[in-house]
Amino acid sequence: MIDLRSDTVTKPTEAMRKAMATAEVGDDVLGEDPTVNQLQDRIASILGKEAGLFVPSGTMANQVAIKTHIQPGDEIIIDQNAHIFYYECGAAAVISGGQFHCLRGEKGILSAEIIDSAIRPEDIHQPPTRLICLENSHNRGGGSIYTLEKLAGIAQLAAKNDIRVHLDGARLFNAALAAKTTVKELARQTDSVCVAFSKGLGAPAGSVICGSAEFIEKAIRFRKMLGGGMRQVGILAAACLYALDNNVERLEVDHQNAKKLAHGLSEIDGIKIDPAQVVTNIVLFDVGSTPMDADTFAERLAPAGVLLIPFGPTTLRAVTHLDVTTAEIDKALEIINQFLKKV
Ligand code: TLP
Repeated sequence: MIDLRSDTVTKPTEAMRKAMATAEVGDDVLGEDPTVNQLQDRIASILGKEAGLFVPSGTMANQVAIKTHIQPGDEIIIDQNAHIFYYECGAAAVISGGQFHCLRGEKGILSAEIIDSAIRPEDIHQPPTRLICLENSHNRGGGSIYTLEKLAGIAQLAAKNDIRVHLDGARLFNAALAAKTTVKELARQTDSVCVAFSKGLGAPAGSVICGSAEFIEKAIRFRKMLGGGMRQVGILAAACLYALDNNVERLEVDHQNAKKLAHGLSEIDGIKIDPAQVVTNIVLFDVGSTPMDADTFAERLAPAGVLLIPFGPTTLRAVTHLDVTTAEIDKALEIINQFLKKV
């Protein structure tokens, strides 16, 4: 089975499991897990932030960050397809009392101009704009990325208006690679940033939120409130440290595989995709010219050996990751081609 549903499907390798099994641990709620502390310090330093906080998931990372930034009734500017808005069960409304002000980004990427036009004036009738949430790379945007200039423009605008910037960097290492910059430069443009280890980096679970020491101090309480205070969790942090050592540089392979997949798909009758739009490890394509909608396409293709996720009525998503080889990309293309010929 060639599983292209998500880069979340990767399984820890023997070497990663060994690192987990031999991890030094302690009670992390008491701040005593040496491996968690090492991970938090290391990723904070990689991102150029004062402190980091280990949390179980990307969703909790975003929600703890939002809770730390805003008060109930505050407004959050966000792209309408951002994970925080689209896929997190309305958590920001439930947990933080936040109100979203959704904007339409270009493949999810917002510009300083469009954000500027959405910032509320001082007016007792209107909710105060307190937070801008960005996503890089952008999942529903097809792995699209912010250039450093674009992010810097937004950071400047936010600072001028006393608004905080949170970056959902679940795939920040992919974004930096594609933007030919460093994660530190990208993170510099934000007040808080989170990175996930359970996506392209291949760990079984875990995200880290980074920000100022004061921000993280406050965030620890909200992590506890949400049930994210874990105990001997160095076992998971060890997998994340292993991923930092071994799985960052190889993301380039995933990007090349995504390009290869996109080019191959563009040559198959009935599939619409512009390979030039594929810059990281996410490939979106349209099957509107076939007799199937996206759900039927994914369901009927699966028994042939390729798994995809429907991402819209006629849109499917394929994600490359460390458990899919270049040879398997060729194989997947052949399977899809044969499948469509039969249809
Ligand atoms: N994304 C998952 C699904 O939830 C859609 C996927 O398969 O891509 N931010 C971004 C940008 C994400 O893509 C995801 C997961 C999250 C946050 C949430 O991470 P988890 O699943 O660890 O809560």
